[in-house]
Amino acid sequence: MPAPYLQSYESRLANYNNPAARALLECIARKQSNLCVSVDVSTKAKVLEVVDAVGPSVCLIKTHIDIVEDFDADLLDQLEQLSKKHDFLIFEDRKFADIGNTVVLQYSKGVHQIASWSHFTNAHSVPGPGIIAGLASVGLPLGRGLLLLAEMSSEGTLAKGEYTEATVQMARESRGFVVGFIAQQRLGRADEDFLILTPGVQLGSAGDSLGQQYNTPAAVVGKGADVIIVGRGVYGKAGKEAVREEAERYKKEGWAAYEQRMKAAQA
Ligand code: S5P
Repeated sequence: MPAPYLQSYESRLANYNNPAARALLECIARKQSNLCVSVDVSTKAKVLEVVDAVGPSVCLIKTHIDIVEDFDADLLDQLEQLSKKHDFLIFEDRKFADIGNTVVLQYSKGVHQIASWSHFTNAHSVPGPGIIAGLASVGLPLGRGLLLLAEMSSEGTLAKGEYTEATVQMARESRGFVVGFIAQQRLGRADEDFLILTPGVQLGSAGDSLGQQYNTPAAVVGKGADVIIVGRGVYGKAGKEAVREEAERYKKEGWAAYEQRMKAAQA
């Protein structure tokens, strides 16, 4: 029997109880898309334009809701409508990094009320397990899922080696809520199944001037990514039609790489 991640997305449903993880695996299989587009734009109109353009091609939309200058509750309503129209889930890339009591408040309160609309969020493991316990107390009753930042795509990251291993261990102790990692490669033992979401993906660029490092969809899926996260590679194109086409291109690349991974495992 090949390792869980070498099996189909559908068959991996059996390994997850978490409702958000299950919904994501189902959506990936239904749409034949392992593409997450990161919509890092700073006005409401632009967010909605990009999401409407890429929606048909993605399983997941990643937001940085705190960069939207004219944020209001209507944006969340419209995002939810688009998620129904185009069939995708939402991941607020909040990168929580504080003590449990503080992240409870940051996750559930304030202007953004992240837990009320975001199927997934993420957290750094640096504070220790209290951050997971705090976020779980809010997110689990709502059926949300958490991703731990086990590695980063940026040059000089400290998230490596023992830090990464300790992060995986923290995830093992909270499997109902922690569904996987933001990472650059497959993590965990061969018999374990964690979702691996990999940012730092772009075709035709090695990085930016601020330390971001890029790999291709084929390279990251080959190393174990289940979902590829693409930001500027998609929304950076000029015009809604070009953005739509680019999302479709990454969707095809990501899916072909997944099929290749399955084929290699069967050979
Ligand atoms: O290690 C990481 C983790 C994340 S979540 N490296 C990243 O780049 N990210 C996020 O992915 C980052 O915050 C941004 O929203 C996106 C990458 O954007 P791109 O424009 O470089 O593709």
